[in-house]
Amino acid sequence: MSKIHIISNRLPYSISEEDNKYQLQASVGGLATGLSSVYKDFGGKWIGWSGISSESISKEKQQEIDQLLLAEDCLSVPLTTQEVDLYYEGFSNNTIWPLFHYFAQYADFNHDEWEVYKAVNLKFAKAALEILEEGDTIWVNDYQLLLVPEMIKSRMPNVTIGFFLHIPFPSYEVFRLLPWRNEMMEGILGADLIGFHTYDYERHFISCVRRLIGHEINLNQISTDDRIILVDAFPMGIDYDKFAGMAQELRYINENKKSKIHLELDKFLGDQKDRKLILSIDRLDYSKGIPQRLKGFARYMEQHPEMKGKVSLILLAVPSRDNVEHYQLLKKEVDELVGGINGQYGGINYTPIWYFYRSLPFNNLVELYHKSDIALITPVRDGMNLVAKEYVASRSDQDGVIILSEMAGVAKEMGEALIINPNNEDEIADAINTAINMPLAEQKERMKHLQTRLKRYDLFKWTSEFMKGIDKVKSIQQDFYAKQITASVSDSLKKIYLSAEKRVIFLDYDGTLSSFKNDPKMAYPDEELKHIIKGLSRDKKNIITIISGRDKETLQEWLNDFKVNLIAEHGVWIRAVGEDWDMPVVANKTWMETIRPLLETFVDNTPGTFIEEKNFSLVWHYRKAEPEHGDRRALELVDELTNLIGNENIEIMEGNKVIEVKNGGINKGYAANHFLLSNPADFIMAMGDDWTDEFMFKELPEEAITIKVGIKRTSANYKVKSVMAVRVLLKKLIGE
Ligand code: GDG
Repeated sequence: MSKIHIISNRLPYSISEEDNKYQLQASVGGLATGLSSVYKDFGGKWIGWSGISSESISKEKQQEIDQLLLAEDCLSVPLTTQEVDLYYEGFSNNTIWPLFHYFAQYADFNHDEWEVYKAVNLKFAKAALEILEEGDTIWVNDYQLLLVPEMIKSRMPNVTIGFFLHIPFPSYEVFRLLPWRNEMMEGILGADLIGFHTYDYERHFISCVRRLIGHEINLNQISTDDRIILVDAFPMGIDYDKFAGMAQELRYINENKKSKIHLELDKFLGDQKDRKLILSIDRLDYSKGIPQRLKGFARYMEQHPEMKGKVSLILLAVPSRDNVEHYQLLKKEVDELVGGINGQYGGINYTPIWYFYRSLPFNNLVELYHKSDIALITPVRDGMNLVAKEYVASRSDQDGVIILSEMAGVAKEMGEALIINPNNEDEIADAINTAINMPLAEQKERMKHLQTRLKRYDLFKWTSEFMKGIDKVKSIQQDFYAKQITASVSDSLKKIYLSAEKRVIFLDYDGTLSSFKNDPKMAYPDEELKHIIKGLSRDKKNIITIISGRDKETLQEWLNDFKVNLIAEHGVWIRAVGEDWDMPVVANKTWMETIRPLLETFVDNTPGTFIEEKNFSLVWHYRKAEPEHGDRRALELVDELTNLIGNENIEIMEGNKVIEVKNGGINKGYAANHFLLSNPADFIMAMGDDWTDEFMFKELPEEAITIKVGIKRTSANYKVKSVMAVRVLLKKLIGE
């Protein structure tokens, strides 16, 4: 059975030492819980760092720890203190983290850290390569390991790689700031399935692929030279039952079993049943918007003096990266804000903000969720934010209100929350007011929907959806490979070719016989192509036809010296060897006067584009336009053309970076069949690369051998990867 492995910066265990003996504690975080079920069920390993730097313990102790981890199917990647400093604290947390959270001004672009980031990523990849077997799957996690997918794929292409990013993927304008942006993209693109929390991050990623790498993209599928990669959104869920179960337990907990916090909360609420509790929980990180949140709370207190003594904010800030200057400054700012607000609005028996700067055990966390009337979750940027989901799961009475930042990934799934802009203090203050006054029935109505949804799409559903994504991309890839012309397929094609008496061969030109050039005029036949065409046309059994969208003048100029038939402008014109150009169907061009001005407008507002005027068609070329702009304009143009054309018999053809407008009913399929009427054959073959060739693939007789160049979906029977592969095949047919 092929295995599924996990790879992440940290292993799902922490290690402690007692009486000179090491012990493992399983991490309680969602990721550890969710992914442990995956690798254990599928006989895999979890590869990651143990959290102990390699030079801080002896070799023997390291071995002891490794043995303990191995018993849990975990493989530790040893890291030195310096590696942790430069790769983790440095490049991961001081470059990628701030940049991807739109704090570009905090991002360090340090070359040494980048070098170590690469070296450590390679260490992780090599650790994986030692255990990976052909056909296995590996799920790579998060921003510390962005280069690992390519490092594995390039060494072991037959392993399926999933990659999931737990933080936002920023827009191109931010991502482009990274000096090593292309290496980073290539790193991620080593994966077969790339997952994000939201569609927005997916969209940003695809836009970066388009602009930086230039791969062909169809919806959420990226076509590289040899693979299809799937990109999708998988919003991470929580272990819902664990939170709901604990909250339920807490409802009926015996007085003497209550935790200290629980008792304090009871005491606090005991004398004032109507006091409202607002909860704020996060790591103390600048992305979480804590100062803005406190200012919003202060604004509320200022606007509602009548609530003095009746509302408190519990601020749990979990220490994080506290050796980094930005975090130290943030801590200072939060301390000062809390002090100021408590000083200004507090009293002898009243503290507006209860501030905890520490982490709490799980049951305390749920107690806080369970006891608080309102959750105030206002990150300025957050990949997902699980706290919001955990609050929902812990509301066993189905009451409570969530105030949620629109900048958190989770906001996309929680329309029932009060959604605010975290930078707008007034909006936060208003939302607190709305939440405090929300009728119970409305709270329950909203909470009911949230709970139903989050229970259904929980942590385990998330992992299973991601695994389904892996299966899906595998089947897309298999479909692609199934049509590939392998050595044995090309051998049998050659046998059929040799045994035929009369062969008709249709060859598209651009993208099939010759590669695309930025300037279409430069795609004239090179020496190798001339040699192939000569070789094919020399054989008396062959009728070779070049079938192209190009105008007849160009085809004639380039191919006049060869014994080949020419079909130009997608079938408007046909020129048999030794004869004149003929038009099988009478085409008209009166429509051009209406269409041309529209195309001219698009040329004017889309730099790099131009119009080509053929005898019976008009073509808008956008290969040289800035890629995303060009693609967007192309969509707009098709839309406007469709409106303008109405019922006229005119067709819009979307080719490879071209939009062509031409007479309806005339296409390569029609032209090829028309040609076959006067040229019966026992071997028919057609090759082409774009969707204008699909007419041929669909309409030629069933026995025709149809070959698509490239990896897109096709109705052709076979696929070859590139122009080079076309030439190799044709050379094989002519015996070279
Ligand atoms: C990253 C992304 C994305 C917090 N305080 C305590 C405690 N916690 C637990 C919560 C929650 C987790 O920590 C925090 O998760 P978040 O999702 O809110 O945020 P990040 O740590 O920044 O996580 C984030 C996530 O990855 C998953 O992909 O959602 O956007 O930034 O589970 O319960 N747990 C305990 N005591 C505490 O005091 N026991």
